[in-house]
Amino acid sequence: MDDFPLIVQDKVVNADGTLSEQRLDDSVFFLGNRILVNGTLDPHLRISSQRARLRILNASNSRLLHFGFADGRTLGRDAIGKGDFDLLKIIAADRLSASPPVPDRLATTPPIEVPAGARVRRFQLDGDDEINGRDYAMDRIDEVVPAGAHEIWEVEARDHAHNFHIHEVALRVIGIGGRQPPAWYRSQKDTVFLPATSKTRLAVQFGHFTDPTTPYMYHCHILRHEDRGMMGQFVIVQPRTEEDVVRTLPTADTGHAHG
Ligand SMILES: [Cu+2]
Repeated sequence: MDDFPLIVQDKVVNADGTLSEQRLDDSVFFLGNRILVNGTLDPHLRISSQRARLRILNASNSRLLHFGFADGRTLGRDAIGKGDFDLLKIIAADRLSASPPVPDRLATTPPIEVPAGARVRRFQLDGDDEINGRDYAMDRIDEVVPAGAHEIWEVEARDHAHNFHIHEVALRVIGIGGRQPPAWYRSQKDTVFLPATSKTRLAVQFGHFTDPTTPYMYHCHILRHEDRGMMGQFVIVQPRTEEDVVRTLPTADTGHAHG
């Protein structure tokens, strides 16, 4: 069966076809005027099997993408909306090889159990640079987490939509704006979209490796926002040693590699 990665990005493309790094407007986001798939303008894809798997990565700076087909056919189980951009022309071969059926269940990763009375941490994302009223500081530990904890992180996008990412952990969405997330949104996540003016509740499972002086990061994954300081950091420590942690790091270059 055909299996293609599709890396989709909007870019600012000049009239002569060169790339520009200038912003088109003064929005808090960074939006392009053209969309590239796997680095290609006006791409096409030749399909040779009856079913094809497309592994789609939205690698845009900040543009939201709702994928669908021009003829309205469904995309897996989750057909979404209609876009303004033609992304990719798909050309089927005259003869298509047979493909196995789509399985009923794609994954069996167990849910993250959050015990009654689990710690709830709250994060407010303001503007395009602050979490809980502060810009990122490389020498500041914002949160201290006991090893192996399962917690609820409630993340509020106060004015704009954001894209929240936590290093090291496994996480799942357990609530959006006071409601249960739709089925397709309940799988294990790496990065979570936060609709504007909403609170999203996450079940977060932390690992067991402890180091009170080497933090992990959590941040908005819109590049411009994280670069402006919409980022914080936490350490994982032996349970019951949380109070011993020195919240200020001695030097500014000990931060966990960022990505
Ligand atoms: Cu953001």
